[in-house]
Order: sequence, then structure tokens, then C-alpha cells
Amino acid sequence: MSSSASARVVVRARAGAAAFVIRRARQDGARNLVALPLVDGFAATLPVAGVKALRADANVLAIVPDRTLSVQGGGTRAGDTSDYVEAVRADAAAASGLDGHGVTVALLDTGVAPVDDLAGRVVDVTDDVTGQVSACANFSGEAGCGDGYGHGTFLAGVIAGSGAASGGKWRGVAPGARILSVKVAGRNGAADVSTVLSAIQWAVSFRDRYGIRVLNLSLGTDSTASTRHDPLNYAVERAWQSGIVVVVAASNRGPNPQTISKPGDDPSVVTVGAVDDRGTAKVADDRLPTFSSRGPTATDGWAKPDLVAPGAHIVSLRAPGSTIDANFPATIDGAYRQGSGTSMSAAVVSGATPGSASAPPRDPRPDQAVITSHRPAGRRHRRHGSGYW
Ligand SMILES: [Ca+2]
Repeated sequence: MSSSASARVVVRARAGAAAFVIRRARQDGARNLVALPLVDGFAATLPVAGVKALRADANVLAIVPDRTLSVQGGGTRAGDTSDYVEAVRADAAAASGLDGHGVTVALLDTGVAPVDDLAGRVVDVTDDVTGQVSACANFSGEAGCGDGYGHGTFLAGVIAGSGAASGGKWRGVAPGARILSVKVAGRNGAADVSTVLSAIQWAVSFRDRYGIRVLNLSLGTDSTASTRHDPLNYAVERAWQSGIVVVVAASNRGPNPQTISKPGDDPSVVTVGAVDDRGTAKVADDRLPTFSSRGPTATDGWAKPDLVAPGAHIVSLRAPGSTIDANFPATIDGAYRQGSGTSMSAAVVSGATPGSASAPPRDPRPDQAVITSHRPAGRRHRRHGSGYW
């Protein structure tokens, strides 16, 4: 059979029917099958006739292509710098003891480079089968926990960087928080839906062991499939049901409406758009950058994003030798660089969340606890979501 006559798909079965559907898919010629119990489904390469047969099966809720998700931020040339730590009042929060201490943020991304500003902040992950300890849960297919693309390290710095290489000048919003690196992408910054599903499944399974309070997803795909049965949507909803605050980048496909990517289109997650804070803590001079995606969501019409947070001209950690580093060679104080994107905005909220999450009382709906912590945006509601972080 030629490769053009088969397709890599993700299948979601009705609750309780996954084993049956997997057996049937194997009979229909499924190869490289990966079970995805979190979504009652699996990923597999199937002959086109097999896909068609499954589509007609009443036990199957959804079949979607195993698309690629891309990270939602990159480097920018040196210029004005964001004042994001002050803009989101994280300096005041840290001064009152809300620095993210005791909270773990799971960062599904491109890995994290072992840089000084993150020393002692990255959680050790133990493989239960081999007993080996490493600096990430690695789903990327690339050896090692480092960051060949240069995205995950930047976000880790926004969330929990100590500022060690700059005398504290360039630190993140929650320097007391811990980063759990769940590596889903390598040097090209792209990951398949099935890989991301496996990674979310892992984070939910190990939530208690590692104290995961927040899941940062600064990646997305431009799929316009409804959120109703889509496996990626169901996965983030399951994570939310398990008590994890899921923070997702809105995407960088603005300024037109209906440009929110998946899974930022899901009602259960906190979807974050970008704002340019223009280097000042006050919000009166802020602007919404062109790139930041706007709602409502294309297919279901949900009001998104939920919030905006600084995401333009952000200064954070370089991953030396990475793709972004090579494409944007300008550095700041050696260890840092500038970047823009809703990825950075999501990381700002993920970092700010540990601070508020450690302040009682906790809202029983974790996403609402985050969304109600913001400052209202007033009449610009439709573009900014509920407001500024
Ligand atoms: Ca400002």
C-alpha cells in the first residue's frame, strides 16, 4: 500500500468503547497505534478505507487528522522592553510572599535549557520503569531535555526566572514557582496533536506526585473543528476537571476576528491574548498588538480570549545555540533576549497564577479563580476578553 492511501489520525470513542474500537481499528490495518486513555481513544496510521469504516461506527465520537501544533511566540529584534513583572503587579505579590512558592507549573513546550536563572527551579522527573531521573518528561522524540528551539526556556524564564545572571533585573513573575518541563517539541518547535495528547495525559496522571497546579500550553493549531467532540478539547477539559488551571495562548493570527487557535477555543481553559505594555506598569497606554488573535471562536462562537497580558518586547532567557537564538542573535546582558507572542502572555498568566492560587480561598472552578483576578477592561471587552491580568 502506498503512503498516500493511509492517514495518521486521532480517534475518540464513546466512553467505555475504546477497547472495542481499538480492536476494530487493528483489524482494519491500524499501524503505530498509541492508546490515549485520557480521551477514550488512540492515535494510529490507518488505510483510508479503515478511516471510512471507523467514521461509520456508532462507537466513534470523532476522527481528526493528527495535525501539527506550533509554538506561539518567537524572537524579536532588540528595542523597547516590556515592564511585565511590574505591569501585572507580580513584584508587589512577591513582596507579600506570593511568589509561587510550593506551586508547580507544567510547561508543555520545547524543553528547558539548564541556565543559571533556572537553577533549582526545574523539577526532577523519575521514570518509574527505569528509575532514571531527568530534567523533563520527554515526548518529543528528540534525545535530552534541552531546548533546541529556544521557546520553552524563554517561557520558563517568564514564569520562574530568578534573574541570577542580571542581579535580579530580568526575573520572572513567580521566582518561587517550580517548572515541570514536559517536552513535546524539538528544534523545529512543532508537535503532533497525538504527542500533545500523550503529554497532557501524563500531566493529569502525575498531577499529585509533582503538585501540578497550572498547565501552560503556548501552542496551538488553526483547526476550526468544533470543541464538542475534538480530542484536544476533551483532553484540556479533562485536565481542568482534575483541578489543573489550563492556560493557553490565544495565537498570533490577528487582527481579524475568529482567529483563536485550538485548544485556546475551549470554554474550560484560560485563553490569553497579548497586550503591548509599552514599557510602563500603567495600563492606560497599553495597546493591543496586531498579531494577537481575536475572538469569538470561529466555529462555536465562544467569547475569547479570556484575558490579555503583556506579550510584546518581553525580555527573558535565551537557550544558547537554539533556533530562535540563531535567527535573532541580539542578546541583552548576555543571558537574555527579546521575544513577542501570545506564548509569552500565557506564560505571564501561568506565572502570576501560582501567586494568586496560593492565596485562599480557592475557587472550586480553577479557571474562574484566575479570570476573576484581573482588572476589568471596560468597553473594550470584545477585544480584550474580561480584562488585563
Ligand atoms: Ca503600560
